[in-house]
Amino acid sequence: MTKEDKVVFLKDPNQVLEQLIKNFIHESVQNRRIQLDHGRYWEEPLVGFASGLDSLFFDYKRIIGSFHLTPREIIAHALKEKGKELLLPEVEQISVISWILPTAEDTRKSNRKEDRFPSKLWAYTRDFGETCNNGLRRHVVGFLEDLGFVAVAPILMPSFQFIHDEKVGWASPWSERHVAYACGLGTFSLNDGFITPKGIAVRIGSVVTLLKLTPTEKKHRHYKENCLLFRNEKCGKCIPRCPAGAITENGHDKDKCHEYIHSEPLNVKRLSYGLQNPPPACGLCQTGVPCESEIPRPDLIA
Ligand code: B12
Ligand code: SF4
Ligand code: SF4
Repeated sequence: MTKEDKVVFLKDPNQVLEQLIKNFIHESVQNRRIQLDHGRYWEEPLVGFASGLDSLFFDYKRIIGSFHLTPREIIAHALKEKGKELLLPEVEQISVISWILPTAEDTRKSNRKEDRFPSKLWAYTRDFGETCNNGLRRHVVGFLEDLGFVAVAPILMPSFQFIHDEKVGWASPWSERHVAYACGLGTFSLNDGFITPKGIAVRIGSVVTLLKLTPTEKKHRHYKENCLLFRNEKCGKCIPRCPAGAITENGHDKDKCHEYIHSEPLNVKRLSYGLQNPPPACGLCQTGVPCESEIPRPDLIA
C-alpha cells in the first residue's frame, strides 16, 4: 500500500470497506461451490458499522454476560500480543465492521423442501460458505493492517471458544448477531435468528479495528422488531418448521436445537452428502418462513 492509497482510503473509509467486502463476495473463488456445481454460496452482502464506544457493547455485559468482550477489550488484547498498550486518546477511534452474507436463492429453495434434515446445498454452505466467511474476515483484517491500522476478527482469535453459560445457555464471547444489531443491520426474532433486510437465512461476520468509522444509523426501536410475532402477534411459521420441537410461542430452546443439530442421524445425513467432518447444520427454521429473505410483511401471511 502506498501513501496515496491511504489518502484515498481515508477520504471515505466506510465506502471503501463496504466495496471491499462486496467485491470479495462477487469475485472470490471461495464464494464458488467448486465442490459441487460452481454456483455461489452467498449473495451480495449488507455492511454496517458501529463505534466501539456504543453503549450496547457495555449493555451486552449485562444482557449476555461479563464474558462477552467489548471492542475495546479486543483491541487492547491484540495490542498486548504485539507488546503495545492501548492509549486513552485511541479509545474513541475503535470501530466495528459487521456484514451479512445472504444465502443463495437456490440453496434457500432446496432447504424449504426439507422437513427433517438440511438440504445438501445448505449443509455445504454451512461448511464451505463459512470457510468463505473466514476468508473474508482475514481479507478485511489484512487490508486494514496493510494500511497500518490494528484490526482483529474476534472469531479467529486463538483464545476464542464457545461456552455453555448458566444464564444464557450456548453462547460465545463475541456474538455476531448482537454485533450486527449494534451495527444497525437487523433484529432478533422468536427463534433467536437475526432478521435483516435480506432475511434470516444469512450468516454474519465482523472485524474490530483501531480506526474511526462513521456508525450506521440504527432504525430499530425494539430488538425483536423485524419478527412478525412481535409486531402483530401473528405468524409463528418457524414453529412447525423445527423437527426438534425447539421453537414454541415462548421462544427457542437452545439445548433442544443443539442436541438435534449434533445428533447422529443428522451427522450420517451430512456424511452421505460427501462432506468430511461436517460442522453442525440444520436451518429449517430459516427457510420456508416469511422472514426467509426479507423483513416480513403481515400481508404475506396466509
Ligand atoms: C452458540 C451458537 C449456537 C447455539 C445457540 C444459539 C443462540 N441462540 O445463541 C446453537 C447450537 C443452538 C446454534 C444453532 C444455530 N445456529 Co448458531 N451460533 C452460535 C454462535 C457460535 C454463538 C451465539 C452466541 O454467542 N449467542 C449469545 C446468546 C446470548 O445469544 P441469544 O441467546 O440468541 O441472545 C438473546 C438475548 O441476548 C436476547 N436479548 C435479550 N435482551 C436483549 C436486548 C438487546 C438490546 C439485544 C440486542 C438482545 C437482547 O436476544 C437474543 C434472542 O432472544 C454464533 C456465532 C457467533 N460467534 O456469534 C452462531 C450463529 C448464531 N449461528 C448461526 C446459525 C446460522 C445457526 C443455525 C441455523 C445452524 C445452521 N447453521 O444450520 C442454528 C439456528 C438456531 C436459531 N434458531 O438461532 C448464525 C446466525 C444466523 C442468523 N440469521 O441468526 C451465527 C451468527 C453464525 C454466523 N457466523 O453467522 N447456534
Ligand atoms: S417465521 Fe414468523 S415468528 Fe418465526 S421468526 Fe420469522 S417472522 Fe418471526
Ligand atoms: S436450527 Fe433446526 S433444530 Fe435448531 S431451531 Fe432451527 S429448525 Fe429447530
